[in-house]
Amino acid sequence: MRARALAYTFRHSLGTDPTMYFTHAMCRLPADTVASGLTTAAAGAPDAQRTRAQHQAYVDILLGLGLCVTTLPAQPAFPDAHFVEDTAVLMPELAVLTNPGAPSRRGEVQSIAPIVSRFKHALRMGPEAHMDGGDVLMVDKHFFVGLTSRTNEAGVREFASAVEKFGYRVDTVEVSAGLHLKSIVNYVGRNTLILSEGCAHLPQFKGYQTLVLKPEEEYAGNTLWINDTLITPSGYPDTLRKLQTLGLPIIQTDTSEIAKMDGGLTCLSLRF
Ligand code: CIR
Repeated sequence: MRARALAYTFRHSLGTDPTMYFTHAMCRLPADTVASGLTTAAAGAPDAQRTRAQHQAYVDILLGLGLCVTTLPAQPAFPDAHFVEDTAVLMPELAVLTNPGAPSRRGEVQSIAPIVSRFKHALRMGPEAHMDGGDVLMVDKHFFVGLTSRTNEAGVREFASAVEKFGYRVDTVEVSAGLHLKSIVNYVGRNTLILSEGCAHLPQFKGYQTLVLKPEEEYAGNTLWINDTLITPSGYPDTLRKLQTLGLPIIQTDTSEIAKMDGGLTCLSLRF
């Protein structure tokens, strides 16, 4: 009871909608087969052991922030399965289980569905609708959804019809560079988005303050905001300076192995 009261006080002291206050995260251990996943990066094959070490450091950060973390076993048959973010979108009222855009990743949903359903009423998408959670950026009651090679119009339509009845607004963003919307745009608290130069002037993001990434540091745009702490990949000094202007605590962590498979910080967990 006392813990719940403290959580209530904390989330309201953040000045954010309770939609954006997280108490839980779900992660999945990277498999030995991690190097067989999908990638567009030309940085060489990731090492499974180093990937697991970076993943563990990430889980430790979430635990250190007070989140209750459910860690699922590795799925060797699905080498991208530790990028759990792509399989579902969670909000206080429900979860939408996605139908990932890449055929090799669709089977990941089957194993995460019963776990997600333990926490939330979960809806499934139809076969023609495709969506990766990496394309879905939630800012309070507003979703920005990237149209990409992984998320199609039918996916957005199904998602919108599931969430609009709970008062969420859904806007689409055409993404021409990068894998997912959240590869290039993320919410970092204080009514601020961190985004690529290409997204800086999009009308959808009017009304937000912006931190515009240098092109050579675009990867660090995948900074994760959790309850007013920022988790950002190490090795991006200009982005770090920009984030510091927000005055929030910042944790840097090494994601070099994760990046070799086009992964970043948001994709390693489902937060709710
Ligand atoms: C893929 O191409 O699907 C994975 N190798 C990387 C997915 C990263 N997901 C994310 O950023 N949400």
